Amino acid sequence: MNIKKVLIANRGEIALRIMRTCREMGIQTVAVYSEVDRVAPFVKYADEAYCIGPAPSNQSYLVIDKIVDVARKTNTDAIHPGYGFLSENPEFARRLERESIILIGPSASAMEVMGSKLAAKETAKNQNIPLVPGSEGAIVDLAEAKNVAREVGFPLLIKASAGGGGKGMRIVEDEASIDEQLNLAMNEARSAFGDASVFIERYVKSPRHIEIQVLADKHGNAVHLFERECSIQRRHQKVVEEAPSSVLTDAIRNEMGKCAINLALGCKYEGAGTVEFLLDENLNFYFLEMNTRLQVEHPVSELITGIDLVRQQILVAAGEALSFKQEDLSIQGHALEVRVYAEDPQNNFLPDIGTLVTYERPQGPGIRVDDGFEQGMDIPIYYDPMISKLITYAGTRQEAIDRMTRAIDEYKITGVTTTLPFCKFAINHEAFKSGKFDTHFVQSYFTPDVLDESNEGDYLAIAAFLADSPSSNNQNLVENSEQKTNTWKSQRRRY
Ligand code: MV4
Repeated sequence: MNIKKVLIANRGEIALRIMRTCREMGIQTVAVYSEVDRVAPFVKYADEAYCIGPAPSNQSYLVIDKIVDVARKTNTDAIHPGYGFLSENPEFARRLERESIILIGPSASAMEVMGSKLAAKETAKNQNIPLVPGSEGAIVDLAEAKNVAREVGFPLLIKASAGGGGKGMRIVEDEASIDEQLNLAMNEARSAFGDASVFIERYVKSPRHIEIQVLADKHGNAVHLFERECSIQRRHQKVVEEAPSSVLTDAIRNEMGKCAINLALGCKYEGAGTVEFLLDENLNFYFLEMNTRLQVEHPVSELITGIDLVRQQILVAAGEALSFKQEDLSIQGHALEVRVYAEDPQNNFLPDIGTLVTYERPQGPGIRVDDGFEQGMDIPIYYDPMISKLITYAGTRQEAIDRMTRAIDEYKITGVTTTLPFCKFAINHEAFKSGKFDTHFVQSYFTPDVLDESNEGDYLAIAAFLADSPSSNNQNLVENSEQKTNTWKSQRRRY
């Protein structure tokens, strides 16, 4: 099967990212866009572009009929859904199967199995993949919940089967509150997802979030592209992602990789997917869920393996067998990604949408910026306020951190407040640098005032250096340090 034209059913940085690989492969691209995205770089980059409606995504990027209409009209062979929007929607996958349009992604049935956390756990159990101790299947009543609680102990977690990514989770501290929490969880699940099924797991207190990138073809071959660690999150929003993880040994990495491959084979997975695990303090790992899409943080895996994941997705969708085996893959160097948001870290991360008055990207060795904006553009209120993904690659973790620090300092954004100072704080924190951190990092160490202190920290470090240095360039250094401080301040100002 030959893919000559791909429609990208997405927007922003990921639409552009996908189109770039298509162009390298000699594949024509079709953009679909909402009214507010008319001037976006991904629309200009595409070979053809069609407006599919007003800004709200339920009137544009989420409307299956409109996207299929454009695909038919343009003789599109395949659709890449990116992440978010329709990317994990089995109804969309089924529709494309009926229309004989290739979905660059897994089958509708693989999406369905992994979309149900209970079905996903069942599949994992059948493959002997470790699970957090807890209920087998859905909890039907209070008596059963109490029985499970006696086995797993407190605190425990009630999770919604149709949830995921932290949605529909409740911690239960003691037996006295099970009744109330179970009712709340089931009602919440019913109203949020239309499915009241919940299950119970032992609460892992200080976990790290490790995920394995997998790639599977239509011929029964599957490989893993090692792990990404995404423990530094804020309210289930990832802040820093890296590959490889600073805690995994080769032995654990191989074990997790094998489990991830077996899960992919167990649901007849096709394409790129991600298997999420929790890692506890004793380095035991437990399957959490599988994401059946290309993830935001895929670039760090691309950098350490040298593999273009979008190219592989397209080749697999076209029916080709994977051209490499597990033993052909190895980890080279270290990659870090931070997500730069138009949010104010000193004001509870309130979105700060507006115009990108200045927008100058960092450049130079080992830096990749995946973004979808240009200077002068407005950041629309209708979508996720991510401005860019800033990715650095170097031979070692420390070099990748130093490179990221330089890249953050080179980034010049005015007009909107960004999370760049927050990213700099995170990657330069002792806990991050030493590798001794868990999913509670932000809650444990971040308060808005640390951003003031880190400015002062810069200033004091330079002052200390000056005190010891007889250099004649002192005056320049002082000016530069003040300029730098002013840049930080201006980034925080609203225009
Ligand atoms: C857990 C957990 C502790 N114990 N499950 C959050 C997102 C969803 N994928 C699963 N999540 C968690 N499940 C057990 N049994 C802690 C979390 C969790 C978390 C996991 C990964 C990254 C960040 C997190 C932040 C809070 C809670």
